[in-house]
Amino acid sequence: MRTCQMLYPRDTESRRAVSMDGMWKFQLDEKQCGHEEGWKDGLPAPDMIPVPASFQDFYTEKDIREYTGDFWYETDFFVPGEWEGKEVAVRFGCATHRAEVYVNGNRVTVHEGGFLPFSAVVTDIVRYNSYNKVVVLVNNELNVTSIPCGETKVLRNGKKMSKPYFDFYNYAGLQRPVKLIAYPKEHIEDFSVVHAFKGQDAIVQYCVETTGQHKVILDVYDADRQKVASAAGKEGKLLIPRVHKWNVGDGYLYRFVIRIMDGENLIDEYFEPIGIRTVEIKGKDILLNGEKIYLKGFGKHEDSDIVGRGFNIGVMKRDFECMKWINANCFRTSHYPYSEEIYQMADREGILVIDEVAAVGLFKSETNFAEASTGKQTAFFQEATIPRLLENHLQCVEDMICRDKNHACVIAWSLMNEPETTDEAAVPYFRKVFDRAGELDPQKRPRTFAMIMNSQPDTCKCYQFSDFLSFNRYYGWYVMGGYEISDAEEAFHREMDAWEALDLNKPVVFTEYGADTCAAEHKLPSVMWGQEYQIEYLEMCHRVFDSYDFITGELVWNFADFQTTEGIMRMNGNKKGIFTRDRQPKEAAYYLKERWH
Ligand code: BDP
Repeated sequence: MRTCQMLYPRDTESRRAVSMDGMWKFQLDEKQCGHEEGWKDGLPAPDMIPVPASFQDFYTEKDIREYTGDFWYETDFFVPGEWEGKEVAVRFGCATHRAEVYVNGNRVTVHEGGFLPFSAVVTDIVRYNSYNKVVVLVNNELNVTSIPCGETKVLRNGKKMSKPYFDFYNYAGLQRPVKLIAYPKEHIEDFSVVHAFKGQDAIVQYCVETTGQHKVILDVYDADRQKVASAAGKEGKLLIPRVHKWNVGDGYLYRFVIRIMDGENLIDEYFEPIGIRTVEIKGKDILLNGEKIYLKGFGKHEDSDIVGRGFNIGVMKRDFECMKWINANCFRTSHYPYSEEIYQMADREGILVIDEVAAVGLFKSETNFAEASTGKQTAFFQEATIPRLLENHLQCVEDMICRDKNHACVIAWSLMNEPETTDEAAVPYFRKVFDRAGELDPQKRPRTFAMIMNSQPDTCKCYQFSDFLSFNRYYGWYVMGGYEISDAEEAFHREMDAWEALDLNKPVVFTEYGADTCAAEHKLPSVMWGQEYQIEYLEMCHRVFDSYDFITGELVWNFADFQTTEGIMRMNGNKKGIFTRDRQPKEAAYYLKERWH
């Protein structure tokens, strides 16, 4: 019954979705006694914190900010009497990284993976027309069998801390909206659409899954609310005459309305705004609606002041305004699937998304960004823990594709970020992940993974799995930075020449390139970390990109400065943003705006 939880909660004639966001009770389980002392029935000494948000940055005590282990949330919610006879669930946008949910003291669900939704069905557990209690045990420990990968270290004073194998702060908690939902027992579980064009018309192949046998009907309305197509049956084809195609900067959405009918009576209704477009790879090109596109934009993070990785509707709006201002047309959801609301916005704005699963840190190193160019090998895929990791990874791929498959904005799946690819042991792992993604996506979008610097033409054993290659490259930053930049440019060319010589006949997208830049530093002539150097660095990369016809995209690392673990390589976070963490432009933003015009 997993699929139903993936449909975004909506109010319709037959469904209700009530926000549970607000101040929740919150308590760290420092002594690991929550289970024993029955916290599932109510927290003994809670603080109050906002949901959705990461818990870390509210607090002034370092022991709380760095807290690693179990922590608990609690709130009360009212279930209307009219809902009796329906299915009732509490749906979490995410719980990072794993959760156990208790309602009125009963354990109703457990979930692993911190960046995808799940729900706890509570139909037979709640009291109707009265208040009920939900308690959630969340755990933020990193390990090597779940994604993202990392370690949990125990300090000599007994406290635990997170040691990520990735370069972003290990924010955690109930970071996305929580909703109380009610829907009919016989309901729409899932649906999918696949688009094709014939002359000026669109042909949309659809498939609806329901839990019963009653008749399904589907109506499509245009943006002026005129009905433009109808069909009956769980599977079929819709013809949309003179279709308005979804495109970059033109996020035209039709409303698909699905109903289950018992004669004249409505059993269930669900709707979704859907953009109609095609995506395919042809030789060295990525085609949108049959036309070549060049990707311009960023790798991003869900990251902002105070709420951390918490979904923030204001920050989302500002991010899209900045992306439009700078003439970007694409971003990658590095390094995990983002909040559902962000894909809805990308659909409306006509911005392309490379949707990435949280498989980051598949390279045993706390500073892989620094070690990637050293040729270091960690035999990651030879570990005994790999089968368990693969299981979790596949589950997350399944959930991500199930959740996001109908979004027009999603043009590709990124199935890993910077895994270790230099070892034959990686090959069967990759094959399973790529095959599964291919089977699951009804639209058969391109699949890729972001390749670390030491995944070179002569060392990488896995690039053949990608439909287009995605390179993360830091020539001129981690290697040959500053006055050595002319050597960096040559080395960059040498690598690209070697890829060209392989004659893969596939597109290449740069999914990362960037230079740390302090918003307050200026220096003439340029110096690394200064504003001028970021521009020189970008100009050098662009000279390289512009000299190869197989390069079909440039996504700068990063859209904005973001929080990481502290250390000598990071000054209160990663400063490769083109915008600051509060979303103001650095000098390079004006240069990119020109180039991307
Ligand atoms: C790459 C990672 C990314 C880092 C970036 C960097 O994919 O998460 O933040 O480099 O070093 O290794 O800035």
